[in-house]
Amino acid sequence: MTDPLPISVTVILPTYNEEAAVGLTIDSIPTGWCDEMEILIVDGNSTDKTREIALEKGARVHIEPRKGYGRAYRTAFDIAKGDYIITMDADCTYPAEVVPDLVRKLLDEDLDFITCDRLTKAEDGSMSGLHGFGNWVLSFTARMLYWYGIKDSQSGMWVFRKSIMDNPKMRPTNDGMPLSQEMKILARKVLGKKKAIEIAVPYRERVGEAVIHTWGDGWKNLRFLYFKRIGLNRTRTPWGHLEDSKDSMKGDDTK
Ligand SMILES: Nc1nc2c(ncn2[C@@H]2O[C@H](COP(=O)(O)OP(=O)(O)OP(=O)(O)O)[C@@H](O)[C@H]2O)c(=O)[nH]1
Ligand SMILES: [Mg+2]
Repeated sequence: MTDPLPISVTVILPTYNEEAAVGLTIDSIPTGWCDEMEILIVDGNSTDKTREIALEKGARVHIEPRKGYGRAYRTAFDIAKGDYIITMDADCTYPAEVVPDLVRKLLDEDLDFITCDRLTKAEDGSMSGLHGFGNWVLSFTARMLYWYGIKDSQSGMWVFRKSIMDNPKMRPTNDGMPLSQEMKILARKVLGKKKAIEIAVPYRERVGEAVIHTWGDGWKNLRFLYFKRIGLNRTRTPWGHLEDSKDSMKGDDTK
């Protein structure tokens, strides 16, 4: 057995109605490999049992009533307590078992940011034909517009030092799904290719119903890439958590 890493880590899981998968996702995160670990659920006012289940599993649950995947992360990065951040969907698609190795790599190689490529090792059933095609179009367009050399622009699994967000230039602006590609564009631009790298990991079939709107989100992602390229992307809400938003203590607070 190697000693636990002397670091504090926050694993962030954004959730919206993930009662079928959130418990399994939390259970799949390895424990005991670092000194302190916080599992932070940022919940968009789920109407199912997501918050109750997460609290039962010992996670910290924060309610972010403003809609959007990106909005959840723009709050989470502000309130996370760990010095190292890991992000994943709360739907059992990402391989939580590789988290300790990814963090060790970040430390050993003095990296700032790792994004996990799903396309190279995607398992059967993990992506429908349409999603696979959409991912390819978006990733290709991002490579052509930004010339940044990232294979999978849509991956939601990143490992990074929280301190990178101290630089306002590194803070993503988008409240929706486009935040995912924005993270990688900013990381390569602000941190550089040596400090911000991409690694292939397995990607699995989702547990529970998806909230993604294939055509609507695909279009917003594509539009974002062009708008950002010419500097027309705008922030709709400020960085950070709402003053009066709070951690959920009993799960049913907003019902
Ligand atoms: N807090 C919050 N979380 C959200 C919101 N929309 C989606 N999520 C969560 O963000 C993560 C990513 O959303 P998914 O529905 O998995 O999107 P996706 O991975 O592109 O789609 P699938 O391939 O079907 O999984 C999931 O854990 C969702 O529960 C939201 O508006 N607020
Ligand atoms: Mg997902």
